[in-house]
Amino acid sequence: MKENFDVKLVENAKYYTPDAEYKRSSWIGDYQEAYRRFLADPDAFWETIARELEWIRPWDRVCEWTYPYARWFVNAQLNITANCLDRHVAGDRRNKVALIWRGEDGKERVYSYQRLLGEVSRFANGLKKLGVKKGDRVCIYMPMVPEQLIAMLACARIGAVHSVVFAGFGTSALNLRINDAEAKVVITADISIRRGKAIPLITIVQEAIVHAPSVEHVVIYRRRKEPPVELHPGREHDFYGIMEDVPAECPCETMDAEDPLFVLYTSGSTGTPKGVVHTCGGYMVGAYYSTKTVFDLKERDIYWCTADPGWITGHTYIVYGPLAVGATVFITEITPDYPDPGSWWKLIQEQQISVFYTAPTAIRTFMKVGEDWPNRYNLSSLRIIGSVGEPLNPEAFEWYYRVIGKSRCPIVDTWWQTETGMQMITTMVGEPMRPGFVGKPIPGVEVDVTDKNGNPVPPGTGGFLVIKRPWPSMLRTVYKNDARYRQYWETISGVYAAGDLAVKGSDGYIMVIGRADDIIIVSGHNIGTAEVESALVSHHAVAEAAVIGKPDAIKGNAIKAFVILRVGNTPSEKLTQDLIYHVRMTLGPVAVPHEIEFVDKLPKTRSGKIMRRVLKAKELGMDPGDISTLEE
Ligand code: 6R9
Repeated sequence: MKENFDVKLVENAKYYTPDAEYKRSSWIGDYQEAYRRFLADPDAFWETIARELEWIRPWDRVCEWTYPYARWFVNAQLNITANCLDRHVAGDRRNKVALIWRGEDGKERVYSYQRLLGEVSRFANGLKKLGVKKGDRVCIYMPMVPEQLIAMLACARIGAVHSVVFAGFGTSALNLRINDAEAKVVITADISIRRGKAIPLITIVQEAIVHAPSVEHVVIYRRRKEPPVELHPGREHDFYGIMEDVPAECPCETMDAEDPLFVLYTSGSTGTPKGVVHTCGGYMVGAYYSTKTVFDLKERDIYWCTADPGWITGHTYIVYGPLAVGATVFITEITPDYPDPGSWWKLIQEQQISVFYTAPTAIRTFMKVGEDWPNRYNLSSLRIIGSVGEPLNPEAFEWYYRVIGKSRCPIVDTWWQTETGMQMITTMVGEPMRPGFVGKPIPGVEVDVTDKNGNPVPPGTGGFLVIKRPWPSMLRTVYKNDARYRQYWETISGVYAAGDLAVKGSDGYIMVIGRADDIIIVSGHNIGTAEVESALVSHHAVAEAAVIGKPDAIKGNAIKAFVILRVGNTPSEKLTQDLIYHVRMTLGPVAVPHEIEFVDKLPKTRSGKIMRRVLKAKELGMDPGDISTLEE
């Protein structure tokens, strides 16, 4: 992280206060009071929440903290799917709609809790038939279809550890993730459908597993009927084929609270992506509690989170959180611009969505096309609207609040990370909202803004965002790389360093400014500079590459690459296009550079590290700061 960080906040004390009814009827009640209750006895606070869920065996202790390792709900046993499915089927929600899916062609599929439990159980039995056992890793590389959620829940039911890879990633990114996790099975689909086009996922998988010795089976959800993709006997299996001739019921595997539930890869500032490991008990409690209170979900809500389950937002706020709460979840493959920029507003009107959760990049895209589009639709079903993934700038806040929320719906801008597993900072429903600021820590979480030694900085001064005590859904380790886990707690001694820069206002509200390390957030997706650089360098014409994030009005950041060519190659438009294509093929469309500049030299430290901040400062016409370590 940076050595010094100097930002002064000019306070604009502008607040929006939602109608008092929001607070009166909210699950959290009075925020201040709930927060005081948490501080008075953190274990008792979390225990009360955990008791709302079903456990096979209760815990002996709520939290055991041996810095920097935490165990939560010690010795408790559970299965998260018993809480997401069976609990509701046994109770009053047997016929309640759990999931509604809408395809681009207008097709709709609806699952009650009972039906979803049935599908998950049969698919879980199918996986067992393939030899999948508790602790085995299963890679899920699927489009946004109900089968994606069914696959995740089926893994959780039998104790297999899922590793979901976003279907926007390409061959080498997928290969790396399969190999790191040593996945035994890959679950995929023949195609994903985006903007009227079919994208062949299966060919990407087939290429990605050529050098993946751990993979024994590939399960394919075959969407295309004419002609259906052929299956290689013994190795490739049909998604619904493995559900035939299996028992209709699948008992839940008994999981220790600290058994891993899933691995999810997130970009690291250096080296390969990190396999963030979440465990069963604490993650379940965090997902359940935050979904219930931050979105203030009520029985009648119809909830839509526009993320993909390939990201943590989808894991926690499409799958585990809302289902643990017993909500009705809407998902779709429809993109916000297809067939026209009104597609999402039309869906809100048709589905009567009441709680909507999206990303600033989407909001900024909508701002660009104008308010005529949302104004054509009736959005009065909306009750609460949320944002996640990157800073929601005040202009975007105002637009979202006025045009979508009709100056009536509270906005929950939520700060959190793959590593935190659940939302950590927001403005709880009913509290005054402050544009540009995420808000305050949710009850159960303690955060601060500090200097590099962990000393709190005065209000209005920039610093590092830190978390001061363990929380149930915190990552437990980085898969096969515990040293990288320790870094989170050792960078700033005694606290969890999130890697973000922030400022605290004099009212305690927190403004998140951006990353302190070499991660670029493009359209809300976390892209590691290291991965893009190594993709570029894997091209035969490239000797060296450095990439930076450049502010972009829509995407938040766009990737700019500086490239040194190998001798014998000359810059050309053709080569630029070749490199873009190469990155697209290796890493996938999410990581494609927006701009490539050919250079002869890159600024480096004496120890040979590329100084991206110098490139960035130059690019943006800013002061590069301390360059004493720069060679030459
Ligand atoms: C959930 C998710 C984490 C990084 C995080 C921060 C940025 C997320 C934000 C936000 C400002 C918000 N971030 N939410 N920045 N305001 N409300 O996005 O996880 O993909 O791991 O990204 O995203 O920089 O450190 P992940």
